[in-house]
Amino acid sequence: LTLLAELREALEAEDQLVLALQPAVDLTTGAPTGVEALIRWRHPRRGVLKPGDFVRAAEESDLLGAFTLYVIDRALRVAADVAAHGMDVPIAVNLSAHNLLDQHLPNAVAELLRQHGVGPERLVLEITETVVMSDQEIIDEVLAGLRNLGVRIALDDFGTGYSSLAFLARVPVDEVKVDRSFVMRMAESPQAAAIVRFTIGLGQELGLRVVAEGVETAAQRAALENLGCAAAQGYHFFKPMPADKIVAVLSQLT
Ligand code: G
Ligand code: G
Ligand code: MN
Ligand code: NA
Repeated sequence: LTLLAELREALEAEDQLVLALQPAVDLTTGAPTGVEALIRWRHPRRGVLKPGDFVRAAEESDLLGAFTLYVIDRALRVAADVAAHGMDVPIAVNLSAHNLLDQHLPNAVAELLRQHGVGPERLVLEITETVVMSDQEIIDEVLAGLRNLGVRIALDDFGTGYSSLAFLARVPVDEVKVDRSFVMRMAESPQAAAIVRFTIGLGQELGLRVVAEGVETAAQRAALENLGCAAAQGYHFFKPMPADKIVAVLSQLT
C-alpha cells in the first residue's frame, strides 16, 4: 500500500492518528492560555510518524479535507472534556495553507462544533500564508466564514516566509505566534531579539494576542516576560503530551 492508501485506512481506524497536546501559558500568572494539537501517526508498521513524514502527501491529495476534519473532530473531543471540567482553555489546530482554498470548511467546522456542543471561542485555527496566493478571494471568503462562526484565527510561524507582514496586513487575525527560530536565537542575535520585540509591539498596537513559540530556557522566558509578551509555549513549560494527560495537567495550572 502507498502511504496515502494507508492514511485513508488510518482515518477509518480508531487510534492510529492521535493528538499530542502542548499547553501555552500566561507568562505572568502561569495559567494556561491554550493547548495546541499536534498530529502523530502510530503507524502499524512504520512506527510513530510526525507531520513532516505525511502531511505533505495529504496536502497533495484529495484526503486533505477529511484529514483536517479528523484532527478538528479529535481536538473538539478534548475541548469538550476540558470544558466539562470547568476550565476555559481553547484548543488550537494547525491548518494546511491548502485548507483555506476549501469553501466547504466553515460549514464543516460549524457542524463539528455543533456535534460536540463546543463554543466557537474554544477553537483556534492556526494558519500560515499560502505559497500560491492566486486565489485570494477564496482565501478571504473562507477566513471570513470561519471568523463569522466565532472561531479564532492565529497566524503561525510569524516572521518566516510562510507568515509575513503582507499576509498580516491582508488577513484579519486574533493571534500571532512568533516563530521559534527567532525565540531560540534571541540571546545571541540582536536581529532575532529585535524581531521578537517588534512582533510583541505590533501585537499590542493591533490588539492581537502574541504567543512566543519554542521557549526552551528560563532565560528566554524571562526575556519574553520583560518584553511584555503575554503568552509562551515550548519545552521549558511542557512538551507535547498524550490527550489523556491534558485535563490533569491543566487542572494543576488553574
Ligand atoms: O508536531 P511537530 O513539531 O512535528 O509539527 C511539525 C509541523 O507540523 C508544524 O509546522 C505543525 O504546525 C505541523 N502540524 C502538526 N499537526 C498538524 C495537523 O494536524 N495538521 C497540519 N496541517 N499540520 C500539522
Ligand atoms: O509550526 P508550528 O508552530 O505549528 O510547530 C509546532 C512544532 O514545534 C511541533 O512539532 C512541536 O513539537 C515543536 N515544538 C514545540 N515546542 C518546542 C520547543 O520548545 N523546541 C522545539 N525545538 N520545538 C518545539
Ligand atoms: Mn502551530
Ligand atoms: Na511556528
